[in-house]
Amino acid sequence: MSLISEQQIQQFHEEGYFVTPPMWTKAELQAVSDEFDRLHDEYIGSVAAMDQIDEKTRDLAKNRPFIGAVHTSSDLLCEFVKSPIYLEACLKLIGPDADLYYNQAVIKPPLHGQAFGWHQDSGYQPTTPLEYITCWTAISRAFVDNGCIWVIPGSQKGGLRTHRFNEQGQSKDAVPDNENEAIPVEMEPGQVAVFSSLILHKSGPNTSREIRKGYVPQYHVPGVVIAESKKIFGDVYPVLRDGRRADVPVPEPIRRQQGLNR
Ligand SMILES: O=C(O)CCC(=O)C(=O)O
Repeated sequence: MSLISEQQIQQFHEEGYFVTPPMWTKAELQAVSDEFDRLHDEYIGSVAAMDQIDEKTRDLAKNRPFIGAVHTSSDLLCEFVKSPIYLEACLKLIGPDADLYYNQAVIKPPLHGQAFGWHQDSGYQPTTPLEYITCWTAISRAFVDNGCIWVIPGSQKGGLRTHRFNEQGQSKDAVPDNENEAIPVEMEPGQVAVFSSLILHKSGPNTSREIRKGYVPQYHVPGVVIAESKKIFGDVYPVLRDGRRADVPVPEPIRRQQGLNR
């Protein structure tokens, strides 16, 4: 049974994104949500244990954590990352062979969760080939006041923009020329926003009393390299081969850090 319609694929090519209905049961989402809590506690602990840690890093770990490569620190997420909706998005938008390129748990705590500036995912680390897909997944509800993502439909057509570190050095931002066309992508738990790595998007602060949890796996063709150095890059974790789910051993933990280098 197909989970993604022709119309959604068309929307992806025209507007750079589409949003699915909820794809998991309440119990499955609760298990992922609990796993996020465990990973976040562990992450705060590991940052606190680092030598010469500054206040800014401590604050980011608490209030704007991007916990990377979670498929290597959670058996549950290593399985979740090959959910049917992700594999179908890979098949229809990448091709019969696809790898997990990057994945992170992104949490915005109530009242304190910080915003994340306008950017294209490809702007962080241009690759060859350039474009890949991001499957932003709402584990909790995501709405304007708890910091949902915003997109500028059609902005993927403008190619790769210049990205610069923001003043605080916390994100690499681009300047959109049509911010007035931005729309919030409000989602119920279990919905997935599938978007191009070239679409301009951002997320707002969490000013509400409700936590916002997003799981953000990204998929690319196998053998993707950094555009400049030509070095192999990314999680390099096969998810699809010859149009079928790839089953390879769970990788060793590789890294867990703020998501600034993808
Ligand atoms: O979830 C967020 O707040 C922003 C995530 C994002 O834009 C990204 O990881 O590229």
